[in-house]
Amino acid sequence: MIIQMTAKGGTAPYTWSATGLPTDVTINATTGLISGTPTQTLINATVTVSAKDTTGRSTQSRFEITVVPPDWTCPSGGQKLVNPGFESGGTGWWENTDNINRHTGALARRTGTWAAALRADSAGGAIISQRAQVPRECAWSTLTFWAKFVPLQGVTDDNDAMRLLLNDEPVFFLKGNTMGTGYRQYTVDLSRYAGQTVILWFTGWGDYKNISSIVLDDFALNAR
Ligand SMILES: [Ca+2]
Ligand SMILES: [Ca+2]
Repeated sequence: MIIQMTAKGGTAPYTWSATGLPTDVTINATTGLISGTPTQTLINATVTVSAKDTTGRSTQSRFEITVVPPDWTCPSGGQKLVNPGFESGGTGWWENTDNINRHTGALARRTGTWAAALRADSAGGAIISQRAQVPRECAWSTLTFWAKFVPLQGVTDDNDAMRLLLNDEPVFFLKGNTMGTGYRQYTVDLSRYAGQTVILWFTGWGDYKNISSIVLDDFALNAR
């Protein structure tokens, strides 16, 4: 592990110190270089680095650090969504209209029988959502899902899309005219939400013409 700290202002040179570093990792008091081979597992631990100038004035900076062995699996890891392929219908999901169904034809599921189709138009948009716990002690949490764009009127325009919000924050945007044909898998990194309960909101939206749907299936929120 090598991290070079820098500072500006005050009267150089600076004297560096740090707390919260993993065992066998140190900071060089003169150069601010953090280095060493860590021998301790840490998940989202806080490191505090201080720089003091020649007149005794100091400042601090904090960052989070995760150190795990290459073969790490987290004790509370695994798949965290309920009914991720909709095969129990709407169980575990909230929807604003009849989005989750045994869709057929162009809207048919990727696997099983059920899928969710989000109509992307100007009527306020279709929504499905689920609340999930992202485990605190896992280093990586990844949301994956399969999505297919379906131009219901045969025409694709620039305006139809799907958005993923976590709580109220937009984190992922999928524009229909970039999705090609057929199902493709998409990945969203949720590692920075470790320790949080999040509400995933998938919303379809678009304009009033060339109406389309985005079909979703086979979700997974894997933590490790
Ligand atoms: Ca399914
Ligand atoms: Ca449209």
